[in-house]
Amino acid sequence: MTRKPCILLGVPVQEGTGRLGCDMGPSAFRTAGLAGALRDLGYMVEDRGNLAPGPTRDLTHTNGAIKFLPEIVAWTKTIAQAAYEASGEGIPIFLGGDHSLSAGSMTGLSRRAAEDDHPLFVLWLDSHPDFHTLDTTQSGNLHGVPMAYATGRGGFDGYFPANPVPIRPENVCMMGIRSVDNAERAALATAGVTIHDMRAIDENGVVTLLKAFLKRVAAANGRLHVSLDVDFIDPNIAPGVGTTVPGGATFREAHLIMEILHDSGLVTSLDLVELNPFLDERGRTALLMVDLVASLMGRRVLDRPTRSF
Ligand code: HAR
Ligand code: MN
Ligand code: MN
Ligand code: MN
Repeated sequence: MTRKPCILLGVPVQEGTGRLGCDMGPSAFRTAGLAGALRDLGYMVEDRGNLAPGPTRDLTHTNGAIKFLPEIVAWTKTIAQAAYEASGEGIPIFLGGDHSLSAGSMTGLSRRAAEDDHPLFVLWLDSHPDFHTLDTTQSGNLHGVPMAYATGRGGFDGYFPANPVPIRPENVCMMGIRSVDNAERAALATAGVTIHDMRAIDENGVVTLLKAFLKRVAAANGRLHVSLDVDFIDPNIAPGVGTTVPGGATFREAHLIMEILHDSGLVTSLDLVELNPFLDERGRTALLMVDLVASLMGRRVLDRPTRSF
């Protein structure tokens, strides 16, 4: 069986977050051995280096809190095009960079999936839903908006390039959520997104929740994009992120999710976002993220028959 190559795309965007350092993320993933870990699993790996945003144009918005709108618009266009191209050739892995990059990755991936006649599903692993629109964000940090953008919610016209194929909210499953702003809570109440907050994980465990979602993806013959924000994981083991939120996923919960995802055979693309190497401790967060990717891509402790999901 020939497997698709892994295509690494560095996205050193940091303007979507409130602090500096995420621009070093792609470099830290490379230093932590991501390509080698994938090659050890038998994949062809093509590292396309880092993307660079196109030219910016002057943009203002009625919400004066918004920061770096021209820069994020420029990045989104570049990332969307790269995602569209890479997803026709292999398994794109986006090395962030902050989570604003997902506005671009999901746009390009949904366009590709639609052309290939598959619905796109998204597993969103994050402490935050990132469901603000440009109108509702109060921090103005645009890493807080990509999911609203990708699902086609209002407030972006004339700013971000229109997502030609909005992702159906019903095709989105969020896990690990534990920091939600009021406007996001209100929007999510009726949006149709599946949300498993940390309480749901505590009460049910990750296995039941994840397998229910994967069954839906498989039944729809869907493609699955995984967007992994470092702050999904508990900050005690993943300190290298600007927005630490206590009470996150444990080492085993995070790995188990990755192992089950691998068994499903459904994952077609991946975002690794919000790693801030300046805040990390001797690379431990970058190394943990690489370990998680290895589990997602098939590393296992023992040979055992692949379990059905
Ligand atoms: N909801 C908050 C805001 O909009 C925090 C968003 C933080 N987002 C990330 N990615 N760190 O999930 O400012
Ligand atoms: Mn996020
Ligand atoms: Mn097909
Ligand atoms: Mn987050």
